[in-house]
Amino acid sequence: MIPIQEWALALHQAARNQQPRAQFSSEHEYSLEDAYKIQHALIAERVNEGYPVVGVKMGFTSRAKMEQMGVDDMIIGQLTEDMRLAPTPLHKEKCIHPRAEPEIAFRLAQDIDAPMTVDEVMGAVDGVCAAVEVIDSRYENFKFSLEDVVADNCSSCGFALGSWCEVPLGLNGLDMVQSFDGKVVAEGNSDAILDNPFEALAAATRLAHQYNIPLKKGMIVLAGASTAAHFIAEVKEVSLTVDGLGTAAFSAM
Ligand code: OOG
Ligand code: MG
Repeated sequence: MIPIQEWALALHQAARNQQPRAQFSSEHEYSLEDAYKIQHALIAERVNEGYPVVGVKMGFTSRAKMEQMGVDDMIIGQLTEDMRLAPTPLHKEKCIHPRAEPEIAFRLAQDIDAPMTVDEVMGAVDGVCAAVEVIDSRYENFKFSLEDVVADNCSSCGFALGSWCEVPLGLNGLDMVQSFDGKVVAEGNSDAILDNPFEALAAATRLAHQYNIPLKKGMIVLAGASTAAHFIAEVKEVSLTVDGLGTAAFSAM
């Protein structure tokens, strides 16, 4: 048995005090099921602070991300209201070693309580937009096992959304260009996200169902990054433009 509550509190404190900690897996072996229990306990701390869950994020839906972080399976984490950026700036002194990555976000048009196919999810969203995710692992050197990163709510720290667009019939072949202070740092394509970002949404319905994460009407789903993430310690303006979906941007201070 591992101390679920104690580890959840340790991760919560690490985030609130900007003190990275050793990864749990270097001393203990634990299951993915337990990792999701830790994530739920960690999210309960956020909710207790007054920040409701506003959506979910998929992780490792692209080869670029799996290779960068050395893991080989998809994961799901939860977004809380305190993570929302733009117009709120990112306060970097509240982060450990933040990175930004280019994503696409969906807005759910209905509650979803069972796994859905790609065809089904396309009818279950009423908005799509460009999104930047800020990740900030609570582990030293941004190093973790699959279980560690799930326990740490999939490194999530912040998210900035562009304006919601009508849901197009397809999301293939869209160029995604991320810039820091006006300079291009990452160029990707929506095809890198499971060959089709709607596949990430379908995967979210499966993982949410498997690990008891509610998906409610109006919630946001981040599909996962199309390129590797880049450190933003020295950056003031982050922006991402996705072909046909517009721009998401936030300031960092
Ligand atoms: C884990 C989060 C992965 C994504 O978009 O693939 C993720 C990490 O890389 O620290 O958010
Ligand atoms: Mg991400």
